[in-house]
Order: sequence, then structure tokens, then C-alpha cells
Amino acid sequence: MNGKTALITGISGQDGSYLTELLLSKGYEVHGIVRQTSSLIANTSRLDGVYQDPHEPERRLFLHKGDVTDAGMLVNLVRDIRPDEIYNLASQSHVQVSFDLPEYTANVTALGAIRLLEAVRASGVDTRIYQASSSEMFGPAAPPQDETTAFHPRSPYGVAKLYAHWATVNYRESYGMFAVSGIAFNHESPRRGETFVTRKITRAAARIAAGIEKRVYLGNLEAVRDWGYAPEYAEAMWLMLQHDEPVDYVLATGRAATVRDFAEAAFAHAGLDWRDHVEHDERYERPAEVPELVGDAAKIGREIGWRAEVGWDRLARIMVDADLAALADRG
Ligand code: NAP
Ligand code: F7E
Repeated sequence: MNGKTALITGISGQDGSYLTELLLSKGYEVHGIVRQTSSLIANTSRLDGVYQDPHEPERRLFLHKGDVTDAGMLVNLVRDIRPDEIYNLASQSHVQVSFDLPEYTANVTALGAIRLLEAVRASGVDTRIYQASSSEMFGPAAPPQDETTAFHPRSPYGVAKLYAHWATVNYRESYGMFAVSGIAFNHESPRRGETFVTRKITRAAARIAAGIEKRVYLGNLEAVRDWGYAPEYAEAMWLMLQHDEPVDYVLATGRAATVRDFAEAAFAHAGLDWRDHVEHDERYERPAEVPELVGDAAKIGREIGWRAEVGWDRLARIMVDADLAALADRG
């Protein structure tokens, strides 16, 4: 035990699950907010490896029913737990979905952040706050993007994240809070949601190799992204809250690949030629695309020593292997 307590919003998501494992391994007591669902106690499948029964006397993982759209709940929880660190990962995080649900996305992704900052202020708890900002805030800015690049969001999601980002800066400047943003470029893993393009591709490659499906439909193959490995980004979040000063950093690998490159590598690793199985569907094109996101993470490397080790090609192999293994387990 290290005597520290952390609160994670979005604990059931990809990053939340890796961060929980990291903090538990470091001796933290970890609290997370999970949403009400109609069919499950909560959507906690990504936490299966670390879940602890509520009757376990020594447990250090506590899940609380809640939602970042409920301000009162946030105030009460922060006041009760008095966390040393808060990681705000809760978000409607799908860019294309944000075009269909712009107001909902703003409520969760933008206002959720300010509700949490206000909950900290109202409760008077001395805590450090990590805000999950996004490279989507850069939009069409020319790569490589870094902490000095001007923002120009191109989706309701990017706009909402920019509001949350500036709210974090504002609370730091106004109230002296240790509140920081990690401006994270795309990061993926076998736990990535199935409708994000990397996982959609690796899952399809595995299912096609297993004879379950024949093809996958994608949108813009020319988009360039800087895809890193999610567990490494969870470590960067933690490092940022251990730093002497509250500073915002870009988190990225610095390596570029197109959706086409990723599909080619993933299908090849599954023993397939992507051209035989990938078809175009304009429904997956966005009203405004972000053409090229490639980050320069030199600042966090210099000041904190964090560097992404896993690049997009190794990531594609990790994800295909995991999707193949999951199918094999199913029998
Ligand atoms: P994710 O897998 O989509 O997880 C999002 C989490 O937020 C889930 O736990 C989800 O709960 C929760 N959530 C959604 N709406 C909520 C609400 N109203 N109240 C409480 N919780 C809510 O996202 P991720 O990939 O782990 O990303 C973590 C954070 O980093 C997000 O804020 C995302 O926008 C940001 N980000 C991600 C990337 C990336 O490439 N992964 C890059 C930059 C920034 P359910 O499980 O119930 O849906
Ligand atoms: O799209 C193109 C699509 O949805 C990547 C989120 O974590 O990272 C993520 O947002 C690219 C885009 O991720 C399909 O047009 C082609 O250019 O996997 P994605 P994203 O939009 O980059 C940022 C940093 C975040 O913060 C977000 O939370 O791939 N693309 N065909 C496709 N995308 C999807 N989803 N599906 C397709 O069929």
C-alpha cells in the first residue's frame, strides 16, 4: 500500500482499465465511476482481471454508480473519497458518433470536465487532476503537432474536448489547482472499442482468417494517424500527476501511418491480403475529416522521461494476435 487514493472517471473504458491495473500495482486504493446499464450491473468486462468482490476485506478497488452528467453525485463522491489524484477519462469518445450526438457529446465530454473541476472546488479537497485531452483538438493543423500548435477542432468531439482542455487550464490559473491535460494522440490495444478503426480492422482480419466473415467496410483509407499502445499512455498519465509542476504535454509516438498501412499490416499478420477483403462504404466518411495527426512528444521526453516504445506496426500485430486468440478461446 502506498497510502494514496485515486478516483477514475471512465474506469470501464480502454484507458481506465489499464490505469486501474497500473495504480493497483503501485499500491493505490482505486475508486471508479461506472454507469448504470439496463442489462448488466455495470459494463466492467475490461476490469475482469482486477475486479474484487465487495465482500473482500482487503480490497483496494471500489466501483461507484454514477455519471459525469450528475454534478451532485460528483461533489458527494469527491468529498467522501478525498482522492489524492483524479483522472477524468469519462467521455463520449467516438468522433463520428459526435456528429450524430453533438449536444450529448458536449454534455458528457465538455461539461463533465467542468462539473468535476467544480466538485473539487466545492469539496475543498486538495487533489491533482488529469484531464484526457485529445489530438482531435488540432484538426487540420500541419504535422507534427506539439504543445505550441494552434487548435482547430473539426468535430463536435474535438470542440467538446477543447472546452474541457481550456477549463482545466483556467482552473489551474484561477484557483492554483494542480490540474493538467495530456494531449493524447490515438492509442489502441486489444481492449479498444470495436468501432474504432484499428480494432475494427484487427477484429475483421481475425474473423476473416477464421472463416467467420469475408469482408470489412471502411471509410477514408488515406487518413494519417499516430497510433500508440494504450498501456504506455496510462503510465504517462500517472507520471504527469507525479511531476513537480502542473504542465500539459503531448503524448504521441511521432510515427505516421495511413489507415491503409494499418489494414495492410494487420491483414498480412493474419496471413491475408487486405485488398481481397476491404471495401469502401461512404457511411464511414465524416462530414469533416482530420487528415493527418502526428505528434511531437519531445517535451514530455525531456522533462519527465516518458517515451512511447510500441509503434503502429507492432501494435497491429499485438491486436491481431489478441483477436485471433480470443476466437481460439471461444472454440
Ligand atoms: P473509451 O474506451 O471510449 O472509454 C470511455 C469511458 O467513459 C468508458 O468508461 C465509458 O463508460 C465512460 N463514460 C462515457 N460516458 C460517461 C458518462 N456520461 N459518465 C461517466 N462515464 C462515462 O475511451 P478511451 O479510449 O479509454 O479514452 C479515455 C479518455 O481519453 C476519453 O476521454 C477519450 O476521449 C480520451 N482520449 C482517447 C484517445 C484514444 O486514442 N484512446 C486519444 C485522446 C483522448 P461505459 O463503459 O459505460 O461506456
Ligand atoms: O478513426 C478513419 C477515420 O475512429 C481514425 C478516438 O480515440 O483518436 C480517436 O479518434 C481514422 C479517421 O479514431 C473508418 O475517418 C476509416 O480518420 O479510429 P477512429 P479517431 O477519429 O482518430 C482521437 C485522438 C480521440 O481522442 C478519439 O477519442 O480512421 N476511418 N474508416 C475509420 N474510422 C472508423 N471509426 N471506422 C471506419 O470504418
